[in-house]
Amino acid sequence: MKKLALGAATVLALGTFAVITNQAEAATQTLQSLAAANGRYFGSATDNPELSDTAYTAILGGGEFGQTTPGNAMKWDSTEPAQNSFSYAKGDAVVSFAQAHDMKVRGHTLLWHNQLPGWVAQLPAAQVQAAMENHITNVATHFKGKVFAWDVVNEPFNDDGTFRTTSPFYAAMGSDYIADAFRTARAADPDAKLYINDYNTDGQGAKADAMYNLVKTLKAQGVPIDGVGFQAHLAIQYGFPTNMQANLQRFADLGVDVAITELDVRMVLPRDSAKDATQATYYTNVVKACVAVTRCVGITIWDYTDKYSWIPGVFSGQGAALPWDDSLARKPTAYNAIATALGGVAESPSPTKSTSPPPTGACSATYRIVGSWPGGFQGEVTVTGKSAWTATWTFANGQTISQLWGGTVTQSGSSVTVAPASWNSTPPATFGFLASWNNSTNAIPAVTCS
Ligand code: G2I
Repeated sequence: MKKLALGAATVLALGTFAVITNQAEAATQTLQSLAAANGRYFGSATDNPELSDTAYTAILGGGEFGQTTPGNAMKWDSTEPAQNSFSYAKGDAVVSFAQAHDMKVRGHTLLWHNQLPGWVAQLPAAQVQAAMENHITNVATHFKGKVFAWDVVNEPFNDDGTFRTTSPFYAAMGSDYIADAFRTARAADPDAKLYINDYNTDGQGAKADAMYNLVKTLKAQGVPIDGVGFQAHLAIQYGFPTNMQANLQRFADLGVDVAITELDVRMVLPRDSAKDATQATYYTNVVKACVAVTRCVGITIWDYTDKYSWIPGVFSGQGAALPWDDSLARKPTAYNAIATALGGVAESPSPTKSTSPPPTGACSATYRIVGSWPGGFQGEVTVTGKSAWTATWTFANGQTISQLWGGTVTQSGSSVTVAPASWNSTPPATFGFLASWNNSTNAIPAVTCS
């Protein structure tokens, strides 16, 4: 794998430094490219409302992610809101975004006790099996060839490792619903990898043991199960799961693939540098555990930005769980933890806790192209060395900034000036932007800061 270094050329000007990165190299390292070099994918969940946020989709489809999972679009309440009346528009929208951006899709989920339309709960027990098989057959047939894997059964266990008997499927069929669901899914889409998926099974413990015993039994019975998903909704205040790598390995040893399917690492707000550093170790440990297990096929974060995380709505006062913040700026700590655990290099200096005041002398700026697509690109500039800065550069190819976060931009013709947002003046300060380009040359400008 090619390791990338910043600063291919350095220009020293009077009182200022301009560090010019090699565009091709800087654009090469993405979480997906690093994961792919390990034979894995790196993905992010997404949801339909977010797909109209262009700053968001620019990053989602900009190369960092080679896989996506629809957070809600393929669930029962979306796909069969009334009995035998199927609706695929939301799922299709996620699939077409993914196809347009070279991302593969995990289907989520055919069977879950949650997000079920009311009519399912009202069915007489004798009709549940037929309704379940009809649902799985229709949904898996519709998305056949469009999803590479399905979470066939989601969250079958309580935290103590007992079956979730309140699920309408368990209530009607007992635990046999699980084998039946897998057989039905296999018949509808013989090529998709079929997973069982749960949370709090990431480390060893009663719930993971229950899942292990279930998968072992299903395999022994010849049930077509191909994989086990570990959601990995982690929280720094609860500690890292026990023996995660060994846990993944024992499942793999049963003859199934394993995947990290919904990773996020929440904290009690407010965020601070110590919590960020702890969170980064969790990201490192999860990625390293997956990379160490041959049959761990990939990692999906449960959306990439705090802006669209499910956590604050469910865990009051908690959040900041993802590698991009709610302004869509990358967090150097979490992002670099993932990148380096995948074998890449840290892309910008991680903030370190320092008791000395920020330097006030010479200032340097690094410009890189995060990703580009026909007509547009995303750029990022990191400023170091000065606590009140202004970055300026001149575009050579008619590039025009449409949106910038982490600062305030003024563009006059080809001249660009960026001043920091109030919270973003302490080095290393990073800002990002979206811009148009002419699709032929997208030269890296020398950024001067003062
Ligand atoms: O709860 C986190 C995840 C746990 N594992 C299974 C995943 O499917 C689950 O995802 C979340 C979605 O990210 C949320 O977006 O599942 C939640 C429901 O349990 C989703 O939240 C729901 C809201 O609760 C609803 O109010 C809302 O109508 O999203 C719905 C669609 O936006």
